Amino acid sequence: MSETFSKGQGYQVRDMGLAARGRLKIDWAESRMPVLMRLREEHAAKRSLAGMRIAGCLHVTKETAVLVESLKAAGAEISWSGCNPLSTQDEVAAALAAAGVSIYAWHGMSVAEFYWCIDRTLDLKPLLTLDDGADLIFSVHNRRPELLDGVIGGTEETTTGVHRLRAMAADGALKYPVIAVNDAETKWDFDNVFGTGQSSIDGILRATSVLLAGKNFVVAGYGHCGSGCAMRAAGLGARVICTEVKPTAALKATLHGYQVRTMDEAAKVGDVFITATGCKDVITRRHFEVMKDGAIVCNTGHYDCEINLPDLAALAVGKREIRANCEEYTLRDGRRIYVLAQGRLVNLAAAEGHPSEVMDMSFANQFLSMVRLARDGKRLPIGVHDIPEDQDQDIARIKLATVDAGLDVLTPEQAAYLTDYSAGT
Ligand code: XFA
Repeated sequence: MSETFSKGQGYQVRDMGLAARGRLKIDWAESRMPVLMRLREEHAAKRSLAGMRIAGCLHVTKETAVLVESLKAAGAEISWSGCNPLSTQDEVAAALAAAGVSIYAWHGMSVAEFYWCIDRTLDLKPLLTLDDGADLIFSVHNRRPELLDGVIGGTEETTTGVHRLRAMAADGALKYPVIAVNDAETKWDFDNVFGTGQSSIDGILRATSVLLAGKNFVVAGYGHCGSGCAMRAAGLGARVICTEVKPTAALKATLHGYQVRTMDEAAKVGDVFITATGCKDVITRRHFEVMKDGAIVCNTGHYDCEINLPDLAALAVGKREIRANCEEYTLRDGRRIYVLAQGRLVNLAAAEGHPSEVMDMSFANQFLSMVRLARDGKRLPIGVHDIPEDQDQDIARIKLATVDAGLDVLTPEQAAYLTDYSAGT
């Protein structure tokens, strides 16, 4: 394959001709990300990140662009790469390059190119690193240790990344402080419940265009993601059936008003199935064997082994793509089962992932963590740090002001009452 790039001083992207289209997308995201825009205004005035060199490795999307331009507005010098070769939006990368951001990212890059891009961003000799998957932190520690002395601290966005960093810290291998953005309530809860809930339904509708009202909608796994999907399906009039292995989660689902059944039972009655468990083999051969004709099956869990597709293929006598992201399997007895996005994350493959309004809060946490590291990083002990509780509350407070909500304030007497241990009852 002959590939062409747009290369320039301090960037490499697919095609600078896409920059104008990328800018439209960024403008749209800005209008949906009020928290980040408020923080941009405040910290641009304060120049909170003046003199900070920040290397970032994070999905190059329109929402990330709003984060990058906020960091820049606060005075930082930026170098950026994508953290996943398939999540990069080439038009967004071009728009950032056109705006003078040092960026190395294009859709579909190879593993070797991925590390080449990371190395170009590290040439900035960053004071701060911003990660989704901890690739920058690992690269600095393992391949570019000469940079370690200069780094004040970093952030990490993902659960897996944070797990690995905690293990590294326990071994004494971590050499600078890292803030675990993932653990913020304004990230975790809102991403998983509201982001995944809406975008998964969105993916199902784009791929099938079916009416959900009156359908039996089976949600496997009643964690944050599953509960978001259940809530939104119920909102569209579906009858929701949940499956669980964890007693407390199953109880929660029943008290939220859903039926809880084993997958063996649910398989017989379900019209639409979505898996959100994080485990493998949630829907397998014995379930396909009893499903109704026309059943729709999809996954929104992290890995694509929740639905056992080899099992389905073994039962099928025919398979065809009937719509984009929708494959029809015909079984021996003539029943048809529809698999969306080949069992991969339906909200990414068939829709557009988390809405900008949700990314607004995750990225506000990234932004404020950069400000915190710039201010206090040299005093933070080496290790993995949580988001401070008041940062969560501050972000939620700013968001609330944009959704037309009124918030009560404790009187001094009420505040004293809550901490008073002498009064008894
Ligand atoms: C793509 C994201 C991943 C895109 C990018 C382009 C398009 C659609 C891949 C991603 C993550 Cl792995 O974004 C979406 Cl056309 N996101 C985050 C996201 N989701 N994640 C749903 O949207 C959260 C998550 C995932 C998938 C956690 C754990 C495992 C998998 C980055 C982003 N999204 C907003 C995109 N709006 C267009 O910026």
